[in-house]
Amino acid sequence: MNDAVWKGSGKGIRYAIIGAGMSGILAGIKLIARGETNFTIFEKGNDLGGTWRDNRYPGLTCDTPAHAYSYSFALNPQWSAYYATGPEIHAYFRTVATDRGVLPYIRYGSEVVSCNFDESAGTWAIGLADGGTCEADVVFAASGVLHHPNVPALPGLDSFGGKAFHSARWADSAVLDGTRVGVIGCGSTGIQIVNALSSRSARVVHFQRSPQWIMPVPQFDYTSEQKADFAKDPAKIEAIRRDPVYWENIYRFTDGVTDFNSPQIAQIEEICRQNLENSVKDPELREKLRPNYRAACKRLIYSWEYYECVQRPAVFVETGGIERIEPEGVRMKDGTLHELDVLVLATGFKADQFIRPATVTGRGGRQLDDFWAVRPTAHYAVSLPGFPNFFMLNGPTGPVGNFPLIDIAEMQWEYLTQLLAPVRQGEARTVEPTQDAFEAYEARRIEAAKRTIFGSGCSSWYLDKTGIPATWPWSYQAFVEAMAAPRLDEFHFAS
Ligand code: NA7
Repeated sequence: MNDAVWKGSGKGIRYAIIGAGMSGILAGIKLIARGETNFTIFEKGNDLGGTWRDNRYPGLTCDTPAHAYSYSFALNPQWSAYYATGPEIHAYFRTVATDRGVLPYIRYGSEVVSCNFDESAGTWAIGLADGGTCEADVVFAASGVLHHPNVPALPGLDSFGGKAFHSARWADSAVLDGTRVGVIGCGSTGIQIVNALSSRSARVVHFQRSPQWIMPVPQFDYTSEQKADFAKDPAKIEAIRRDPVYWENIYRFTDGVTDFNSPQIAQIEEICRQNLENSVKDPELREKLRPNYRAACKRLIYSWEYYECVQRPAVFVETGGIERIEPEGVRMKDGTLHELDVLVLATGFKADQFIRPATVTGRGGRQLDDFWAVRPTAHYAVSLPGFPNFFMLNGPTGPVGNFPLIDIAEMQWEYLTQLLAPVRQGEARTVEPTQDAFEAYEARRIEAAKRTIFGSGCSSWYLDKTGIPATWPWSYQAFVEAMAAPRLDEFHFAS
């Protein structure tokens, strides 16, 4: 049943990779590099790039420096600036996937709707939305975290006379220059959109439910001489990737977040507070923009320009509650009507979905949806008891923060390579963590998560539905060490 949909060739283990974003492309590159070409990447869209394909909003920038947000084995001397734009990053992934021979293995328009484990065969049956099916020995779910838009149930939304859309479903036909644009939401997305429109649109109303702490960061373009230097001497790129000041910031953040009373968090808070005090002149606006929760509780906004942009004459920060959407615009609870031509819902994502709504049925009929009834989780963020040979890249309980998820995926890949060695060598057919090992991990994780800054009393996409952070609660270094080698005694190998 493989023939119709399978792209892979050759003999050996059949790998199904779900998603052609950053992690799925990584998996493809790594398999090809070691001569394993019996794999298919199932991609529901018609292009690769994951979040960098879906998000096309004006101002889209990665909040991790470009040279750090690159595969370690595919450095890019051509990055135009310290922080790169979305289109540039999307193009980078396309180039790397093309150069490394991944494209022939991607099956586009192929939404995986089911993965069923066949216990007697020890294989996975993959079902696609178009009715296609195939069999695989190992599944890598690289389906991303932030890809199901959260569209709020705002009364009257359908009645809006202009264009209204979610930030990840950008309407290219929307006219932004010289028009009146409303932006709901103050996460990284809403802030970047407001920055971009502040000098283009006639009026930008930023509907702010919770203000954000803003971490000031530098931004600058690379000159053509610098790019030529990078191309000649990759050590110069490595020097940026390993820049001690950059890593000091990452460690300050990742060590600090593990304890909301840490001195590092106090330091981060002070930098952000000073940024607010020094950058926003109007006392009324300054107070509107002052958060009432701890810095880094929500994902920190890294921006070199937000405070400048928000003070431009076109921008108005609306802190009142939204009553409803009307054909002319947004009606506030106090009766004010903001007349608008375009309404952008920068309202985030359903971050607890991961591979769902696909159904995943493991050993003994275990349903992933049931297993994740309280919260999505996984043993060390990659594997699940009862789901043999089913692994996640950038899955639940992985590290989160302003550092490159590419590094996280690369570490997870090396860990999985070691874990799967007995399967590749034919010594075992399947591997999965034991229930006991998973439960012990999860109990420790939850206890630690409650002490992290993410659980210090704010709303964010980091929290599960019980209010506990669904994140890696230990330091970055602890993750590096955990991924250095799987504890094989925590796994069950079956032949
Ligand atoms: P986020 O960070 O989840 O932000 C969503 C924003 O939308 C946030 O300010 C929310 O306010 C706001 N929101 C959500 N629903 C509503 C309603 N109903 N009314 C008003 N405001 C609302 O998503 P982003 O897309 O900005 O960023 C996601 C990640 O992408 C980011 O962390 C980076 O990793 C890249 P709230 O704070 O809940 O009061």
